[in-house]
Amino acid sequence: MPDLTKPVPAAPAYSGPTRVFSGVQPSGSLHLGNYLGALVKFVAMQDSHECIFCVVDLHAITVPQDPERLAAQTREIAAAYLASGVDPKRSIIFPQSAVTAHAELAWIFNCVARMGWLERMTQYKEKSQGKDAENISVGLFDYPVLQAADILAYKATHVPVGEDQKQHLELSRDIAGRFNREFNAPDFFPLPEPLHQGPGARIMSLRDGSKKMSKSDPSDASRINLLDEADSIAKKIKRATSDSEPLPETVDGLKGRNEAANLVGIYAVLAGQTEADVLREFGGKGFGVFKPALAELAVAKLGPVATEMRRLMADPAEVDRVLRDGADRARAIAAPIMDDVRRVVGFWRP
Ligand code: AQP
Repeated sequence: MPDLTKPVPAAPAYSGPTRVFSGVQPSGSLHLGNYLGALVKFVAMQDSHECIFCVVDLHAITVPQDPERLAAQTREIAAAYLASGVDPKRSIIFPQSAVTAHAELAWIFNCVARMGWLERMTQYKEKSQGKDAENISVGLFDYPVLQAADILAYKATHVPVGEDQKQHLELSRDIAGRFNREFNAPDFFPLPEPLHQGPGARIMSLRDGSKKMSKSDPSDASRINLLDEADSIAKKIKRATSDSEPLPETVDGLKGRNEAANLVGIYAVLAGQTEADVLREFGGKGFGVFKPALAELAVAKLGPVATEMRRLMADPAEVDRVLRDGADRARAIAAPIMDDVRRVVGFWRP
């Protein structure tokens, strides 16, 4: 029988590797925003960091999902990681629900986080707006706590964040800091740092340049899906909201022209150029010239990704092998950390 009266020894200070954690929800079709804002950046990070990339299915069920489709959508996200160039030998790719540490640590963090912290989260306020507040799942409110658990179950030190996720990462830091203080375990959890995304961090809707491109936007015309056919991509770009002015010669001239700025930004990231480069070529030209050039570029860049995704989705066994191996490797990292967490919290351990 262990002696439960003995004080808990202080946990070791954090001195682990530089580790990146990020995730994508299997909540619908991936779009250009996810591709440029997340997948392309993930590929680049593999050279400089140990990377853990998750398909966050626990997050997806904060809003209703079709149980018949959820596993297929999880494989589709994994296929998108692979088709974009994430290397499953170097990086870990796995489904969140396959590693129970996420849910367990989220519960412990629920008892560390404060209601007031969560009530201030703007994404929750936005997502709950106009809906019957009484009828929103507790999970949607609690989502950022699970996000903190996702990161800290691996003691990840860096998290690539789009603009929309900055506040949630701050919350993860607050939770890590409070846990370390509350349990007298200085530096047990690292305070995860943002990895700034650079261009493409916020791709906007093709219908409304003030709203981000999003899977859950009811209008399919608002986004380019990774699996859209070439003619559909071209049509959506042709019909994208724009204005009647020609493109400006300088980046300053894009101020106040949200839709034009978005289309120029998309071109720049896809072409690996700066916005200034794009305007040097297209400044003074109208959308009748610019949109077809953008459509051609988008089809050329996205076509091969879609082809590889389709190939992988036709071979679920290959994707499942990657996910199973990833889950085993993720579990092996999280297990000793969770063991330490249980000890620090004071839970009974045999
Ligand atoms: N419009 C965007 N521009 C740049 N990056 C984006 N990301 C999402 N939308 C854009 C980045 O994609 C990653 C995965 O996002 P997610 O699937 O976990 O959920 P999300 O951010 O909530 O994406 P959506 O499309 O808006 O989904 P719904 O509509 O389901 O909420 C993240 O790194 C995100 O920053």
